[in-house]
Amino acid sequence: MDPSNPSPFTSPPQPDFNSTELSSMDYKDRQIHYEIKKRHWQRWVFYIILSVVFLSMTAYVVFVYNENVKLVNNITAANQSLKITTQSLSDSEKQSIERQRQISELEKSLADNQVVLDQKTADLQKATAEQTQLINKYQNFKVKLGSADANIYSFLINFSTGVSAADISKVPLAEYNFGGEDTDEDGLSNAIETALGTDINKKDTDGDTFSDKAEILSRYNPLGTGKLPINPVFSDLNKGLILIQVEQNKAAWYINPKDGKRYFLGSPAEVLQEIEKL
Ligand SMILES: [Ca+2]
Ligand SMILES: [Ca+2]
Repeated sequence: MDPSNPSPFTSPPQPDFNSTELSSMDYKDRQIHYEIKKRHWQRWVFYIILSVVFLSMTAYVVFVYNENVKLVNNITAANQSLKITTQSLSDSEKQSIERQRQISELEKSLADNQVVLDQKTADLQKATAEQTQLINKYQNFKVKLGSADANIYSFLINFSTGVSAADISKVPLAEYNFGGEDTDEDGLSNAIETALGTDINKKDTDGDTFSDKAEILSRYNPLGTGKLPINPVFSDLNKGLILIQVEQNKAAWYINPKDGKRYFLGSPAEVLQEIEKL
């Protein structure tokens, strides 16, 4: 064989494993080894970061969940408290209504009692008035009896009451029995004028241009100014009675229960006749 023409089947040139090349390979190995190690650490660091992120997220989710649970618990507790408060308020309202009802009943009872009391007061006042009337009948009857009228007065005492001219003026006058001797011709007899206290010689006793008759029938005072002290209560109390006026001519008056007015019965001697007419 020709050494200058190497056959294609000759063995390839063997690497030259001299010290420099060996050293270079060692370096590369170390570099590869280092690179592998570096990648290895990088992977671990990545895993650690991933784990930390995952754990953090898990912790956050747990935290949020716990907070929500707390919030739901608080809302539930508040709802429960609200229910209790509402129930309590409802109970208070019921109690208030019940008390209001009791107060209303008490007020009604009080009003009823007031009505009864008013009635009893009225009854008492009436009884007192009747008692006063009886006392007046027996204590104020101070008519000086004339011998001729004694029997008639004796009869009248049992059916009549003695009163003052002031009291009799509380009862309105009926236009009745005005006839008889009439000196001043004013339409009032001397007898009734004497009983009324007016002047039998003057048509207008007090000189106010209104006649005695006009004044007395329109309930004005024929003896002065103003109106007569008409008192319906006094009339009512004496309805149906004969009142003997203990002043002037001791005239008798009948209080007619139909109209509450006083009817002049005249002098004692005329009384029985007049009663029969009524
Ligand atoms: Ca007259
Ligand atoms: Ca007059």
